[in-house]
Amino acid sequence: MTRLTKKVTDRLRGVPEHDIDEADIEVESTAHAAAGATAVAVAMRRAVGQMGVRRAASTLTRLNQVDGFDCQGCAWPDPDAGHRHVAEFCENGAKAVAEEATRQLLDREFFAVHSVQDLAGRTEFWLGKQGRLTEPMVLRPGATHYTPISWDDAFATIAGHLRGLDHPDQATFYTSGKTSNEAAFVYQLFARSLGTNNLPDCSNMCHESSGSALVETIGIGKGSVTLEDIHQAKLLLVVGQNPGTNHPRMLSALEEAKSRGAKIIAINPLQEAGLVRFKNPQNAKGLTVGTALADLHLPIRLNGDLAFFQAVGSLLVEWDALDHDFLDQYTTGFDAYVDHVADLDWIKVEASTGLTRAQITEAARMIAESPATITCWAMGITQHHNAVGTIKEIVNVALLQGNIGKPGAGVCPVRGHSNVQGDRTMGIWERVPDHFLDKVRDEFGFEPPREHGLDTVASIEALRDGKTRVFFAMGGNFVGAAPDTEATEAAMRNAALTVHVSTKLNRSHVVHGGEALILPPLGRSEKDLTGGRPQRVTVEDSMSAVHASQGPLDPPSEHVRSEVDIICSLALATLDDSPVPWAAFRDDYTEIRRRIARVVPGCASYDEKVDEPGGFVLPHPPRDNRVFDTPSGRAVLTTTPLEVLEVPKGRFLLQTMRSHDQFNTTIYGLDDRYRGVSGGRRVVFVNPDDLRELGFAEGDVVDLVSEWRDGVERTAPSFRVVPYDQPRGCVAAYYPEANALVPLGSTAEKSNTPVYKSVVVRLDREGRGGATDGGSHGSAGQSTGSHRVDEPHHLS
Ligand SMILES: Nc1nc2c(c(=O)[nH]1)N[C@H]1C(S)=C(S)[C@@H](COP(=O)(O)OP(=O)(O)OC[C@H]3O[C@@H](n4cnc5c(=O)[nH]c(N)nc54)[C@H](O)[C@@H]3O)O[C@H]1N2
Ligand SMILES: Nc1nc2c(c(=O)[nH]1)N[C@H]1C(S)=C(S)[C@@H](COP(=O)(O)OP(=O)(O)OC[C@H]3O[C@@H](n4cnc5c(=O)[nH]c(N)nc54)[C@H](O)[C@@H]3O)O[C@H]1N2
Ligand code: SF4
Ligand SMILES: [Mo]
Repeated sequence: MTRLTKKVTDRLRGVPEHDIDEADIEVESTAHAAAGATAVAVAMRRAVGQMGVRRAASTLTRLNQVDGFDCQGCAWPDPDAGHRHVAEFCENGAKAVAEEATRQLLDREFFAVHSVQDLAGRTEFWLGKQGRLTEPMVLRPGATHYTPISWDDAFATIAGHLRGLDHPDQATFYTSGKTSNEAAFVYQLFARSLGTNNLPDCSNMCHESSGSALVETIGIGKGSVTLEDIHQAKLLLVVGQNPGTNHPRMLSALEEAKSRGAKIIAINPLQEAGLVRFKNPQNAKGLTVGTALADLHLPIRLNGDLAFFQAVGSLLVEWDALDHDFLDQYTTGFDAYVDHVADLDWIKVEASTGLTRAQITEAARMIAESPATITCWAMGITQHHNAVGTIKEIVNVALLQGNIGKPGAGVCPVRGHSNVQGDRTMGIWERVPDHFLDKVRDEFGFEPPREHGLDTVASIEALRDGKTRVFFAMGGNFVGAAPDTEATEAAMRNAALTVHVSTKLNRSHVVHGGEALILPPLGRSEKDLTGGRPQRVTVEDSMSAVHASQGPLDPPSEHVRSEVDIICSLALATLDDSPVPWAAFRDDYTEIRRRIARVVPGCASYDEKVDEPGGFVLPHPPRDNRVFDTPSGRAVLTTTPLEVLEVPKGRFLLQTMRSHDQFNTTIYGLDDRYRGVSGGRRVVFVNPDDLRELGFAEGDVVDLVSEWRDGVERTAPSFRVVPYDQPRGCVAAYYPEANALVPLGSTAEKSNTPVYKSVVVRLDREGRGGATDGGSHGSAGQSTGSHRVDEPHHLS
């Protein structure tokens, strides 16, 4: 263990001072197993610490139970009703609940003491730990402090701004993925009643690439597997995903599959502990030895996955390891695909993946021999320039072997936020298809706007350019989560009004528009008595299962309101003569579900079906019947050119990722236990040989500087270097500390998702301001393919 003694103080450019915490960081060796007794202990410590013993007990026993509430963490599905454990949650689920159900409250006195300027100097960690927001607050133009405001005055203020716009498209309505289906449905209805499709959401930064690729190739933008398929699979590829931290209960499903004879391949630049060995706290073996999960780990170079899957596909064709019946009956594009992969350039493949031909061939053999394969992926795939192309290659490989629409097989984008998929189903989408809008028109009798709206990146640009005047957020932390922190903050400050419906304080409240409002909602763990009756809500998980959720706890104050209440009340204050029955919706959410049943595809008899224990699964034509809703009526094999992401000498590819102790921008604590880092977050993980070549030693402090073709140098100062096993030329740092480095214009083709996982950076000795001397990065840095758009402008 090493400890850095140097304290860093002032030399910071716009970074909250308290964020510079690398002085206290401790680094130990990495863990070789996930979960186990430590996870249980940490979960209990955090839950009891924030909620107290009784509250923790009454909450956790209702978490993910049929008559309880849905976990606020990730979107991993629950087992079928009747197959659930008494403790059906993971360490990070317990942390998510504790963060919401904390007894720490934040009231008007807090805002009287802390000016906005003061709060702007605090970290996300500090802001989040101040407790639950308990009453509406306003920051009047020119004011230094937030002050209390009544709900009615808050709605009147927002209505005044909205009514004063020249056009409804000057407002934008962001959604984070925790919002219930009921709230999401009325929220999109409000935006469209107003006359805009400006409904950006966190999906734009998350699985948008998956949606784009899957709609084009299989006709529906959702994954094609159920939890039972995972259990039945014979081979599972876990690609660009760290389930031990971000979807911990997925490890139980992988363990179950292994117990039935499945093999697992992990494809990831990092060897994540959760994929090495899982110690399932639910059984005795788990608490002792655990189960080894990955049979093969391929330490792929960042951004190498397109080349990997294309190479696998070419080998499957070469070996004739194909499902010809499936290809003939259900697909189009096979001949063109075969021609394309016949020309595969293995030199480019090895340069792009950083893997040898032998390693790729070994994986391809396992794939060829498997009768039922599932490929799971997350942000390591979706947040690249060529993400859509990569996912299309994943689909190609699945189609070649007929691995769609059969038990134990399929494609599985593993969603992030607990209801991000449901929000999309309910119409939170700036490009929702016309057939959805037709249904809205027929049901409610008004003509919704047809022009596509702004997504997340386009919203930032519109704010920057003065085209968007009102920014409204249903949850989330837009400023903290978006790329290019400086540009995003400047854009937000350009708005006339910023409104956040938020449970907890975050950076988006302190980087604000001319006028700003914070509106506190009920959390999912709390009783909802809107309209004087117990209300429940519904959510959809990553595998299209929809079910009800009802919280057991008393709300943090009498002043918080449900998200449905907030939207319906705002609609009543804003819209004259609206044909939508907002007041009836607010009084009884059953009324909303009746409309969902008539408007949203696959939701007939919605309110009745969610009554069934465990809910119901939405239709998925490829999964259910091998029906593909594409223009040809067939699944589409596609061809994508293989390009190598070139990195100039002395530069690195940076990925920004999550620690084990955060949920996105909500920082639970400062321990990334599995990676051996504790006490701080400003670290950059670097290959030990690269460090040596750079002349840096463990514990040195560097500034990260990103270089992009727009010629702007973006700096994130003061990161402590940590030697860490990964392909040469690749480095990693945490989100959101490193978001400043991601250029706003650097987005994925087609999906417009920010390129959070392959940013070209250099490591400058702290405060030196000059470039590192060029060293070569071994095979990873010396690729032979063509130059790509990420090519930086500033080379020395
Ligand atoms: N506890 C907790 N749970 C969460 C979240 C959280 O913050 N905390 N966030 C939720 C959300 S919104 C989401 S979207 C998910 C995110 O879940 P993940 O996608 O697992 O999250 P990341 O930390 O971004 O991890 C990306 C993983 O991909 C790998 N990777 C990066 N680049 C590449 C690449 O080019 N190729 C390959 N093959 N691998 C790569 C990284 O090494 C890392 O293991 O988790 C959800 N669940
Ligand atoms: N560099 C980098 N940036 C990334 C990513 C990355 O991998 N790297 N990942 C991206 C991804 S995948 C995503 S999904 C986005 C996430 O972006 P967001 O969803 O916008 O961010 P979160 O941090 O999840 O939002 C946390 C806030 O949500 C509010 N909140 C929590 N629960 C509730 C609730 O029940 N109701 C309401 N109304 N508010 C609530 C709290 O105020 C809390 O502070 O970030 C993206 N940004
Ligand atoms: S796996 Fe995800 S949904 Fe399940 S308990 Fe853990 S955080 Fe919650
Ligand atoms: Mo996400």
